[in-house]
Amino acid sequence: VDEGPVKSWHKSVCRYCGTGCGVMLGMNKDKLVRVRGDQEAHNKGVICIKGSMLDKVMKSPERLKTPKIKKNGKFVEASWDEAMSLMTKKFKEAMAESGPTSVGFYGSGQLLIEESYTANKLFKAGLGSNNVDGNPRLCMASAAVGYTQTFGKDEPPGAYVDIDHAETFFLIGSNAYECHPPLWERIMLRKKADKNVKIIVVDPRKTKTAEHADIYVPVLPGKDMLLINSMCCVIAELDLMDMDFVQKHVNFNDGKNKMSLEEYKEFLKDYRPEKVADELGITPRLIREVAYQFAASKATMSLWTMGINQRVQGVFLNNTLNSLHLITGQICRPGATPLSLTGQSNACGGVRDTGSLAHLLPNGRLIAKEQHRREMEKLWKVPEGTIAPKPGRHALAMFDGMVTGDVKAALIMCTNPAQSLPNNRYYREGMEKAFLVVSEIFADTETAKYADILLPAALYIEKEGVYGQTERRYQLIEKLREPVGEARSDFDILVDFANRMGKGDLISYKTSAECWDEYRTISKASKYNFYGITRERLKKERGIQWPCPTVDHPGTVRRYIPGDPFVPQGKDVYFYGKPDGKAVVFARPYKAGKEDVSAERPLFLTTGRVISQWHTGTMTFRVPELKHSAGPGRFVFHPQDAGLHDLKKGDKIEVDSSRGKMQGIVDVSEHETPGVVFAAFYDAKFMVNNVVSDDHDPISKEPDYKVTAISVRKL
Ligand code: MGD
Ligand code: SF4
Repeated sequence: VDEGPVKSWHKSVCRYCGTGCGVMLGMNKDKLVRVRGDQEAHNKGVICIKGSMLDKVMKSPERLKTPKIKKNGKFVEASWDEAMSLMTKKFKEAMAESGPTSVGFYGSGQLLIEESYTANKLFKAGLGSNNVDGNPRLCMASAAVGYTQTFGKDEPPGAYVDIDHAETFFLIGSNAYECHPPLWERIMLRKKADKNVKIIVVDPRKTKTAEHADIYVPVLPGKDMLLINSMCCVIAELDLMDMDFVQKHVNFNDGKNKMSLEEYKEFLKDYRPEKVADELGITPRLIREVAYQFAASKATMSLWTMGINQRVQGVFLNNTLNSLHLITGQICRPGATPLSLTGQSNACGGVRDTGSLAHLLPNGRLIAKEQHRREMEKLWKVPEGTIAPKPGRHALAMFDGMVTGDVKAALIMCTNPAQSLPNNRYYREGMEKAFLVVSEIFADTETAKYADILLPAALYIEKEGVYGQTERRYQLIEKLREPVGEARSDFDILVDFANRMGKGDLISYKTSAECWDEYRTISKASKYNFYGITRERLKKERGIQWPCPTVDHPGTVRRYIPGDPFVPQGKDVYFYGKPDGKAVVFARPYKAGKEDVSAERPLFLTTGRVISQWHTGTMTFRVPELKHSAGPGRFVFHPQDAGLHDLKKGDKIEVDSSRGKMQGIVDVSEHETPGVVFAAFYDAKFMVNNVVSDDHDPISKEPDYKVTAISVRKL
């Protein structure tokens, strides 16, 4: 339907992924009628197909428009007052009977910063429950812990602009071609401009990204720790370490104690290419080639996402990747940096920076540290001792607590765990038992089915707030239309809930802009300091990168070097997250995960995204063009495996893993690797997470969605 010409253009940010593309929204009165890339934003006008169809989701007639309460197994419409009163009653009852840890908040890297900040403050400083977690646990937790351990602070040292200066790109566990297309295009432009540019791609699947690699490294699933350690070993043996950088800016550590450079080199000897190549499924020569290219290049930039983060050794992998940069001095220079790409639009700003995870407090503080709790109690003006000293339940533990009956009531906002959690059937049992309030834009999501109360949420430009993407850039989404029906912003829902729970003094701000002012003032007391990022600036500028301590500060593109306000005068590099200003190179041993192929389960299942779909597909699978492009969910085999199992495209199979069985349809593609089956998770009718293992990293608690051993049977 043609909704008429554009009457006004407005700058905004794409609703979907962590690339955080600037978009221009063409409005005809209150209707979004056109979307295009913003030439003045960091993405220079480039957006992907998902972003270009944002208007179609806004127009969906299937939006949830009124609150609903489940009565005798059926949803009936309710007023906001009825729904919120019942919610308040149930939370109060649970807390009175079983204490504050019987309630929880499960949020999202797609909520606005002001929303996550408010939920976090309300639950941790108001209700006494540290059970605040969210879907960034499923995607970014390993990167966050990795940065914090290595540099003393979360969030990356570099930025997207480094792409324009890098000579070597080391993409490991990232399918940027499909998942971060504008960044991939920027890499390709860089390659076109300089014939010395080389792209290395490490991935068990021959993805579209891998197809464009100069050097493709097809490691077997779950083994990359061997590769990175082996690269470090080669770099040490060939004297490719940047000794000047290492001596000035680096400490070595075995995970418990400091170690010497000699001891570190000794540790690496177990990873000589000849020792590990067979297990990795590649040649020793390829490992040497990649290590040499990484270290000898003028500037090397690593980019990674879920192939590294969603792993049982996710934190160790992140540590070791950072170590590669530190020992070679491929850091703190234009084009030389590690940069973990983000999956969600606001996982960085909204959840990591506000500390809306079960073990965190705002701006890099930890619940377990008394000093950090005291600092936040002062800043939030609550009595000393208000914040409970024990970290709350991380994502899997939150839903496990529902199964065991320890978590009795929870608010789930802007996320769809009944489809996105691994070992899904188990956690759904918990959703069935607990009293769930689900804030959603659609009534038919998998999680909505388990709701006792369903709250209609405002979507995207129906509300206002800040998104913070991968490179520490905060950008404003302005409200351009009223919410559909009776929908309310998640921010308004949280403020209302706070008042009803008797916490109006704590959550005293009434608008998102007032909340932002409180939060940016609080940030002054930390090394995140973005006090200078005012609402007025955000309205005018195309995002600003923190630290940004004053209103006249331009923001910080690269951290830990001059220009970063926290680097002392006279220092060329200073890792101020650590007491002595030195980053840490960790010696991290490889350990095989429990999920491995065997005679019983001879194939690996790996899961992820495809170019036209976003996460659980609740939004993008509703857009006809995007739905058509992706097709139904299915298991994709390499032709060789299809042959071995006598399968062809369209066959029906049963897949069996340690977590259960499911049925699905076969597809066959040369992009897969023999021994590895791929499936995406956007289609609710193809619930691949029923068989995906919930083994997780012991430190970050991030599940390993990339390695599940399976067997298949033709039906
Ligand atoms: P989304 O589809 O992003 O999935 O998993 P989820 O967060 O569960 O869910 C967002 C929900 O919010 C949708 O239902 C949407 O309709 C609703 N929504 C949209 N806008 C609003 C709003 O403004 N307010 C409210 N209240 N609701 C809104 C993502 C998760 O999936 C992540 S982050 C990762 S990285 C994991 N990846 C992964 C994988 O790689 N493989 C497999 N197999 N599973 C995975 N699951 C994880
Ligand atoms: Fe939106 Fe991500 Fe596509 Fe950019 S790359 S347009 S942020 S979905």
